[in-house]
Amino acid sequence: MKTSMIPAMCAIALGFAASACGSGNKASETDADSTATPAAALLARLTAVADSGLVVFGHHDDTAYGHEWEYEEGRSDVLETSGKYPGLINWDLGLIEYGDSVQLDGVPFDFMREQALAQAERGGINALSWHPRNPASGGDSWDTSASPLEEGVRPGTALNDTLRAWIGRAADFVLSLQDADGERLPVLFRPWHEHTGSWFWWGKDFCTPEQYKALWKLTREVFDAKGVDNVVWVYSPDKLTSEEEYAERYPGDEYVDVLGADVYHFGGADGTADYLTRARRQLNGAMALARQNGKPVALSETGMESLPMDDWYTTVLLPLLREYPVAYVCVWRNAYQNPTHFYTPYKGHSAEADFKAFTEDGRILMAGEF
Ligand code: BMA
Repeated sequence: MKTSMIPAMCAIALGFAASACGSGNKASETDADSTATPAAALLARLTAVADSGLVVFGHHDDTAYGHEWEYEEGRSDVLETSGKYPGLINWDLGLIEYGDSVQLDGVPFDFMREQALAQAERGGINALSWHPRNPASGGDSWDTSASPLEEGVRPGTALNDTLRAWIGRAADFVLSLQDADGERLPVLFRPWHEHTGSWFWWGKDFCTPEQYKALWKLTREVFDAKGVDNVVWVYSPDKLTSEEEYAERYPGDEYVDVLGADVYHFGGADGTADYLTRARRQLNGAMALARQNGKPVALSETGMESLPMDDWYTTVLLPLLREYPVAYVCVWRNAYQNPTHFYTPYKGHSAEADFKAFTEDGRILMAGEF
C-alpha cells in the first residue's frame, strides 16, 4: 500500500481531515513511497492495521523466557496457551548504554538480535523500550537521587557527552538488527517512556517540559547522524492528571510516529473501574492529539500482574480495545525468576482459556495474521 493513501485513510478512521500520518520519519520517506525505508514500511503497516479496526497483540520478552523457564528454543508462554506467537514482541535495551552484552533482565543482546529476526520471519513485528541507568548517580532508571537533564541536554557538558555516547550505543544496536541479506529490520522504539510519572530519572519531577523535549531532540540527532532508518518512534506517557497533560511534554510531530499510552491494572477486580478511568484519560489524550496530526495510537504497555481475574483479557482489555482504534497493545513480561510477575497466563494457569478466546477474537492479530 502506498503511504500517499494513508492520510486519507487516517482521516476516515479518525473522522476528520488529517494533515499527515507519519512525519516523525521524514515526509519524503513516508509520503512518497511506503517502502522507501524499513521504518516507513512498518509505519504504513501499523497504520493500515489501525485503520482496519484491528489490533496487534504484543508481549515483552516473549521468546526469551516465561513462567518458570528460560532460553528454550522456540518456546513462548503465549504460543503454549494460544497456539500462536504474539504479533509483536517488545525487548528492552537497558544496559546497552554501558556496552554490556546482557541487558538488565538477563537477556543477551546477541540472543535478542536472533529472536528479533525470528519474530520478523514469522510475520511479527518487534518493539524496543529502554531502561538506561542514571548517568548522574550511576544508579538504575529508578534512581531519582540525581537529576542529570538540566546539564545533560546542554551541549558541551560532561553529561551531554555521556548521554550522546549512550544514545549512540542504542542506535548501533538498532542498526545491527538485520536479516540474512543485511537488510535492516524495522522496529518500534519507545525511549524516555512513562515520563509523566516520577519513577524514572527522566520523569516529570526531575526535568522541565523543555528539558524533556530536548532529550528527545538529542536522541533523534544522534540516531539521524548515524543514519538510522529503521525506527518508528513511539511517545508513551503514563499517569495523567488530565487528558490535556498527554501533550504537555510532546516533543513535536517531527520526532514521533506513534502516540502510545502505558497504563496498568492494579487492585484485582476491584481496580477495574480505576484502570478504565486512567486508560480512557490517556487514550482520550492520545486520540485528541491524533485528531490533529493523524498519527496512529497504541496501548504501548498494559496488563494485570499475576492475572487474579481469569477473564481479564475478554472482559476488561477486549472491550477497551473496542472503544479505541489502537494499532497495537503490549503486555509486560512473564519473569522466570519471579513466579508472580507475569501478565499472560502460562500453560495450566486458570486464565488460559480466556486468553485463548481473546487471541481468537476477530480484532486481535498474532504473528503471521497481518
Ligand atoms: C519492570 C519489572 C522489572 C524489570 C523492569 C525492566 O516492570 O518487570 O522486573 O527489571 O521492568 O524490564
